[in-house]
Amino acid sequence: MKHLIIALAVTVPAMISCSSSHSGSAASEAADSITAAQVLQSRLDSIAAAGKVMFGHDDDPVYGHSWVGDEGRSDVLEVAGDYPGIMNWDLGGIEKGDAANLDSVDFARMRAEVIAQDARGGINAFSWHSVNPVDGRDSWACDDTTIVNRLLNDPEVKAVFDSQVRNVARFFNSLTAADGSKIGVIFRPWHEHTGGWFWWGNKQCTADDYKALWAETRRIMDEEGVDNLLWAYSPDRVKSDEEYMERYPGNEYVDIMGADVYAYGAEKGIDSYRAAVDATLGAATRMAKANGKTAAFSETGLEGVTVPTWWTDVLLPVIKKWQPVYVITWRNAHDKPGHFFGPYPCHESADNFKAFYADSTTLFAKDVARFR
Ligand code: BMA
Repeated sequence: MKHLIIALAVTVPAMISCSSSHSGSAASEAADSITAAQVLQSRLDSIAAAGKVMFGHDDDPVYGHSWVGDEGRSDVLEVAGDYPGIMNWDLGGIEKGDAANLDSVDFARMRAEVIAQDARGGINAFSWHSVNPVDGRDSWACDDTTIVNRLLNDPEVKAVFDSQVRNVARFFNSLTAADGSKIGVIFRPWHEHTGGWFWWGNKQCTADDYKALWAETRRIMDEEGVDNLLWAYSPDRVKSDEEYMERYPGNEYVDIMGADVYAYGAEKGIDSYRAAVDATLGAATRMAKANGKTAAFSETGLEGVTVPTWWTDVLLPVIKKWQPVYVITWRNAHDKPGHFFGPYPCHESADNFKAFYADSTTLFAKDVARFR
């Protein structure tokens, strides 16, 4: 047990037990109408109220810096002794019915690991590097600036997009715990749209079309009965709160206001990283507060962790300053030696990561389990 945490009473279970003014059957109807998404939101609220920050890692238990496909492994676990509090998964490829995602993670294994992370008390989040519904090229094919408009207006493309989103919906609907209840998860579609490197970026579509893309995605998910998602909005670097909000789809579509900000250039890049985090995560935090939402540091990291004290000297101060409910670092690729953003055993930052783990602010899976 790393931290002594008194789990706060969460709002939703409190609603379930507030039965004195209801008949038994009305109370159980109220309990039935509480969705997995609402339960997850109340857990996030409790974590945020306690001033804690969940540590997260992409694809954590399915491969690491020097292994792939083993069961029961995780670079974070092997360094710190616990799994991350939150894991990110990428759905890229599921839209075309593939068995594995764009990084060769089998979706059946992904589902099993999501269920395992939920069972140990941790939380799961999803990004989606989708192919485009016009010609099926990947997320990074950016030369066609008509894609978003066409998926909204061209009947043929609209139909392809519709079936792609329904494939995603089916996966979310299949996330159930051993007792048959749905698992609440975070979905972060159309991310980093303030850059121009994805087909849904701000150089590739108008603000109105971007917002309509969110509405259309949500409409289809609702039609499929997906009710276990918290939706996260996650601009890449912005300079102002206005820029952060420029393409915000609206409070009815968003639960979590995120920020994706990476560090570049080892020690020399630290000051500019801090400034970018202050502007972007700062905007997320202010806008979340103003709109009654949850703030998160949805993606960050320094590729290769080339600053040995990165964890306690750079990342910890910014998360203590802004207190996002979670911070997610990107994957430790097994097939690209320099492409890793988390710790792994014997890396020069591993001891420093243990100190980051030991800090009372950071939450790993066993800590998060106590916020039920
Ligand atoms: C990028 C890189 C790619 C990967 C993609 C989707 O940031 O890590 O290698 O394919 O994310 O996970």
